Amino acid sequence: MTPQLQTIARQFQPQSEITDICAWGSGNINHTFRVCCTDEYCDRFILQRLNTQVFPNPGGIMQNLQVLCRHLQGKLQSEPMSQHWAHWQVPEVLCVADGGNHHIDATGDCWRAIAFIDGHTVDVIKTAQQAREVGRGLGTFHQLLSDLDPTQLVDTLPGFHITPEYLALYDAIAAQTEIAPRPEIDYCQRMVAARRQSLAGILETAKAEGKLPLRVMHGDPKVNNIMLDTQTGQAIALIDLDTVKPGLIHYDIGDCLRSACNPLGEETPNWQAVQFDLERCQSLLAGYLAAAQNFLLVNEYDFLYPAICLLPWELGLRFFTDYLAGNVYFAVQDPQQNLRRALVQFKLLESIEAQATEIQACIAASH
Ligand code: GN1
Ligand code: MG
Repeated sequence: MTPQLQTIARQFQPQSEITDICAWGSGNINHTFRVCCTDEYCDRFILQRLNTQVFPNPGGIMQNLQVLCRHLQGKLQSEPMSQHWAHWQVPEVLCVADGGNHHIDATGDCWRAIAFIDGHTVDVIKTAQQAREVGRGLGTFHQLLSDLDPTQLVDTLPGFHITPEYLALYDAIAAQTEIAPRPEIDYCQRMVAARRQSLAGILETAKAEGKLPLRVMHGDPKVNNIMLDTQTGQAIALIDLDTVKPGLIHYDIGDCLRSACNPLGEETPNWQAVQFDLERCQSLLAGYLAAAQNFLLVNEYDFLYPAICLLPWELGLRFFTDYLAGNVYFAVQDPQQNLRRALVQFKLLESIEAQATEIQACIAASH
């Protein structure tokens, strides 16, 4: 716990003593810490330094967070006994002394704090019950927000989960980059080229044609952003809410599945062995649709399978582009990491495609 961090943490909890600060979680974008203090009502909180390169409008992010929390709290109070959200938790924003919702430190970095939610997350799903709860958690989140007008939220990350824009960026970077031929690079290039026509625009075209409605999306519902109750294993919250914005919930569903149904995890070096796990997919979709069937429109079911294919392709494309660009977006431990991550996603997509019939049967069986 450095004196600088302690000074920053104190801005959000000036009345009490800060007793511990440790690095927390495994995000690729923001820096996250858990702070312990002596306050009677709030003895732990999450402190984050926002990556303002990625999120240039931290004020907009905090405003969104507050709109979201107010809406969620209103729903929980008006229908507290709903079976899906009986134990749901809302991550509250902690203010600084002047009432503001973030703090700019002496070096210009932007910090914010959020109440700690007592629970746990998993990086890799181990049981069918976990898969079901992860799905139910995302479905509950979407259901709770299904009556929040998405235009109440600022688009804090323009282009985020707009696949054709990632493809345009890839084309621009690839055109300027000398790439030494290697089998892994060649495989990524072929995975992009072979699916760019059929996949890249599939959700955005449906949105433009009015087949899919604009809703509130989480943006990053990978499995370790779904908080589970430590005793019961029930989903109790979605965390990492910076990417919540108007969009298509299909990006969320595809993202959640590509993360939850990859038993080797997105960081495995053993990319050739990556497989999409059908049992996890079945349990997750059953959990998701149990909550989401209350609001999902008929058309929205038709785009579930395309979304399950699209998201690993999109993330593979994003990782590969960042590798070619010199690792400027996703934090890396070594220069090859983003290439390995891309290979994992592309391999996952091949496994999804090989099980298309079974996955479509899971979707049909869940509603
Ligand atoms: C980034 O930082 P983190 O891990 O929450 C990224 C997601 C990716 C994810 C892959 C704002 O999320 O879109 O799916 O890495 N977030 C942003 O691990 O780009
Ligand atoms: Mg995130």
